[in-house]
Amino acid sequence: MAEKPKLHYFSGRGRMETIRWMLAVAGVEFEEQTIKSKEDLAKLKQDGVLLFQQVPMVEIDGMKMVQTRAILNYIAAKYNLYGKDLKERAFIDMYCEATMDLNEMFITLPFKPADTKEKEKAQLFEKISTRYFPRFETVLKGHGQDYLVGNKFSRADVQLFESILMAEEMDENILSKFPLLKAFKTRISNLPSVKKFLQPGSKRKPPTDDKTAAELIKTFM
Ligand code: GSN
Repeated sequence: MAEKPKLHYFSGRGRMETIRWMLAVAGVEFEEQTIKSKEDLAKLKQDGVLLFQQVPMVEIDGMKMVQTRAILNYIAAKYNLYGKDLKERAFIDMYCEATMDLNEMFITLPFKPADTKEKEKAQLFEKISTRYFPRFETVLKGHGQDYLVGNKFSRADVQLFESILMAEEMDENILSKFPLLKAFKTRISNLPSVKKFLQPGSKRKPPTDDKTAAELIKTFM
């Protein structure tokens, strides 16, 4: 039997969380090697296992993969979450890149200085409510299907679902103006692999609090 993928990252969401989600919905069990200190990260760098001296790094199928998007592309393609043809893949990529733009804002927010955090949060909220979620609502309305692309569950659904959960952590009523996204969230929540990952005790990570953010700054800066 193939070895379980091993994820090298800190014990928080960051760029690894979408990778954790993708593996979980693909039904792939994985191990985590947690980076707890500057020394742990330095050791990985010295061992020459980080191609560009950065994490996320995922050991999978005999490779030591880095670069979040490359890792996600590989897992999505391997587990048939990446559309049936080039055109479906093009739409999946557009939707996923949008969620990655949002994700970048979510994951960097805890590291913003206290005096600008509220302003950044308000800007993020504005972007979600006026730029991203209305478009996803329109996509679902346009084709009337259960999933974003090709009437089939794909990585685009996983990534949008993850963004919705993070947006709801900011404001639990954020979906009130988006009934189709609300129904989409319920539908995706009820998929067995998603349901399992949402349960307490899974490898899903909590939001990054101020204490964790301060520790991470020490490790990575
Ligand atoms: O998407 C990617 O994996 C890369 N384009 C960026 C990864 C990255 O910036 N990694 C940082 C940790 S913060 N986020 O995940 C990193 O490994 N910094 C250590 C260093 O020495 O640069």
